[in-house]
Amino acid sequence: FCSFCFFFLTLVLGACQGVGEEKPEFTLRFGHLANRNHSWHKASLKFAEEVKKRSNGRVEVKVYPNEQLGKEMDVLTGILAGSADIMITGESLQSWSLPNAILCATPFAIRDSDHLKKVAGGPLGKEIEQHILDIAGFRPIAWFERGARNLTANRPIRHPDELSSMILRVPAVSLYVKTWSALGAKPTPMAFSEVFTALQQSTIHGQENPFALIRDAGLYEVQKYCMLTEHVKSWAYVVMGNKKFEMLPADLQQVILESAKIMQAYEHELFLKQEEEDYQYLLDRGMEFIEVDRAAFEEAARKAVLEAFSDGQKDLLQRIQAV
Ligand code: 2Q2
Repeated sequence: FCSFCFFFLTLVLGACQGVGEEKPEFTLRFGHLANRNHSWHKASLKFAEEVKKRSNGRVEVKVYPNEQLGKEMDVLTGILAGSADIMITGESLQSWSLPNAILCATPFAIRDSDHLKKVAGGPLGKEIEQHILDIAGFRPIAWFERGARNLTANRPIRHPDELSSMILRVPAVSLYVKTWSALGAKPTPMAFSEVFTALQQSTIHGQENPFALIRDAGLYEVQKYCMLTEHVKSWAYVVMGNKKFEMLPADLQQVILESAKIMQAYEHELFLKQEEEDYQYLLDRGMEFIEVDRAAFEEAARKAVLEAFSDGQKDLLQRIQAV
């Protein structure tokens, strides 16, 4: 078998494969706010690959990291308007008349990973997903556990009393604004993609996020201290516009749901490996980790949450804490 014949055969086989693969009939625009090294990005690429394979090329998923498809809030608006299709989101959904969506990221509601899995992956999680789908038309197709949110700043803070006059960036989540105001800071909502520059220019003094995003957005370059507040243990949803989902033929809907399951499992594997590594990475780059009076943060935050919550939200919170 000469090398020329082999080359020829490869060409023929390649061409045959090309014939079997159809041109995309549908293109889905998938946005998120993390960078290319983040588990969210790797998982979204995995989703794109699975969807392509399982639909035999009929559905193409285009992934846009770093809010390149738009800021989180704009992409969510875009999904309802038809200019975007999929976004990784969570507590920000609260703004779409989805009071119960905030339960995926309520301060001090979730005890640990095990509790989180039972809630997000159990009947209460299903209830929240149904709420998001029924009221706003976003279809949750997967959920990702996240690392605990921690406060970063350029001075160590051990107690809420030390927060006064600190301009703190939060995502556009009204519960976060209320909670941090009650803790004594001056919270200001801002899109994630603007945080680095705002910190660099000192228009804000701090922000709060899991290790993974602190690392990926390079925030350790402009923030010296990471306070181990662990004030929010949350999960994110991958949501797809339900109108778009329902436009797809049943077999392709199945492909989306199956691929989303694979993406979820894949992301979780990455997440488990990542947390410790991210901590070490930040440490190596000179970040100092500060133990805080967590009980003081917790007490003030819990009080603020209960004041902000409606009866319906309180009921759901109680049921979550009873799991
Ligand atoms: O700080 C951020 O922007 C993210 O970590 C947010 O938690 C996330 O984007 C939420 O706004 C999800 O709705």
